[in-house]
Amino acid sequence: MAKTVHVIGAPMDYGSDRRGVDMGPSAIRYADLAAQLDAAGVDAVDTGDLLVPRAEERDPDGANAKFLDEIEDVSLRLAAEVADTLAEGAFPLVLGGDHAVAIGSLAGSARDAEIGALWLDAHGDFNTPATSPSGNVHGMPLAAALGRGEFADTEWANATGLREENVALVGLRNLDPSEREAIRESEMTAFTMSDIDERGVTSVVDEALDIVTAGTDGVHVSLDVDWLDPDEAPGVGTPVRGGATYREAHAALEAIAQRDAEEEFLRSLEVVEVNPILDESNRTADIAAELAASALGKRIL
Ligand code: HAR
Ligand code: MN
Ligand code: MN
Ligand code: MN
Repeated sequence: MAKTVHVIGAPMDYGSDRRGVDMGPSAIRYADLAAQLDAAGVDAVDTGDLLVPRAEERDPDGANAKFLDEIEDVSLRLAAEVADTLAEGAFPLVLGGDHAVAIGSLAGSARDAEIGALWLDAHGDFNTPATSPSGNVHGMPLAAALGRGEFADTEWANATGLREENVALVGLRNLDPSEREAIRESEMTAFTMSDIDERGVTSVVDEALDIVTAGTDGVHVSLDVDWLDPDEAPGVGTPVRGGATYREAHAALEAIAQRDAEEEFLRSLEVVEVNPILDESNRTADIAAELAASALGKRIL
């Protein structure tokens, strides 16, 4: 049976320094996400965007985790939307926004289920307010979801049904020193770009899928478009050279879809960090729309 996909826009840019990522949902829709989802053979319903108060009208408060009150407000509403979508039997596709939107996506996806999380990203996103060099919450969503550090006290940010051993990060190439230590000491599994160089992307993704599906009811896939090389996806706030190529990215998401066709683990998906202000002719949004469709089963033949 065809999946019914609910597209949920989360135009939130509280989590990063580079303004413009709030326009990500519009840019991805402009890239004809609807046609891409149609080509994937899913029934898509666009539920519109969550209301996100303008950052200019708000006070970022503490330097350690900027706009955390605002992020709490949006995350609670996003989590409810994701959980309601799942309760209806539909599939949530969240469009960011910076990666802080993952806090709400994960909390919603993990509300009534044990889930795994596959994290495609140049960055580890495992800082806490105490370790973050920037105070930008888009560098913290995994730590928030897993209740690390100060996030032990922010219940709204915790993804109750997500366990560290069911988290796999793929494509890492930029970590802060204490974040690196925290990842090494955690129960998460991390694959760097070097692993992709050595083994090929489909082998790495396959092993990552073993980890995120082991004993879980479903999997949340979080695609940060800075996972791709900035030559392919320049419209991001924190580009890092040496990322996944266009073909590697497609191969990865196609591998997810192919295995999902048999194992049916895919539970929720988000595409984040598309910043059209920094983009070239909406290329990054085009890739975001294509990759979402690949994950949901779009095939050439
Ligand atoms: N690690 C850095 C920080 O915490 C940069 C985070 C980069 N952000 C993202 N997330 N785009 O993947 O500030
Ligand atoms: Mn405030
Ligand atoms: Mn990220
Ligand atoms: Mn990133």
